[in-house]
Amino acid sequence: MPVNSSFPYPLYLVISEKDCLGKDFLKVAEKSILGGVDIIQLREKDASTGEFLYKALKLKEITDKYNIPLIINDHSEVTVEAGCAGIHVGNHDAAPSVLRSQQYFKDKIIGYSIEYLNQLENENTEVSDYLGISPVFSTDTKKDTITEWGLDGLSRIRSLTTKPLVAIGNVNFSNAAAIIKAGADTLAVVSAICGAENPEKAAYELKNEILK
Ligand code: TZP
Ligand code: MG
Repeated sequence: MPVNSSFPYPLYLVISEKDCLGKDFLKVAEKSILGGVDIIQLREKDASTGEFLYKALKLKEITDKYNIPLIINDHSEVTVEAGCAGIHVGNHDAAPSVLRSQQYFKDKIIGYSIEYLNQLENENTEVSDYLGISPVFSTDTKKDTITEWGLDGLSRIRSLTTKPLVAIGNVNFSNAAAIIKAGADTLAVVSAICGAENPEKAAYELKNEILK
């Protein structure tokens, strides 16, 4: 697949300490970058703002070393305080249009999860840099989801927008090619890398599958 020049990050790791199942999440992140991950999102659902900021600063030392963008899930204060490359928000979080109007986010990456088709018509979609197809397949990693888009839903969204599409939800080596064929520009994974015995190898194999 050719890399999308407006979002040149075909393999996206979404990481939390918990999803690394006892492994050091900073080591998992570094190994995944060595294997070919292009962009990382820190998604800490249970952390206080202080803990989240601490983890973000630690992770940013690694992403900066490899010149990889670090995206923060939901927390705009953490994004700003840690000087991160962008933020990912869902339907119930700070609105992309509001974030975009803030000085810090003028030239930062804003990702927006699509859970309903009518979100494609609102200005939040317009101002976002990429859309999360969330989830493309149901997953144990996130249970509070609305629409399982499937390959047909992804294709439908592909036909309705030119925005870069990031597929997330049970994405793995065996369904990667089909998800790309259905229109995704980027594959985002949690367990396929965080839960792998060898995160570097898992990232390497996924990346090869995406780029082939
Ligand atoms: N948003 C939609 S599904 C999901 C998120 C954060 C979790 C994806 O996890 P996994 O383990 O790659 O299925
Ligand atoms: Mg959210």
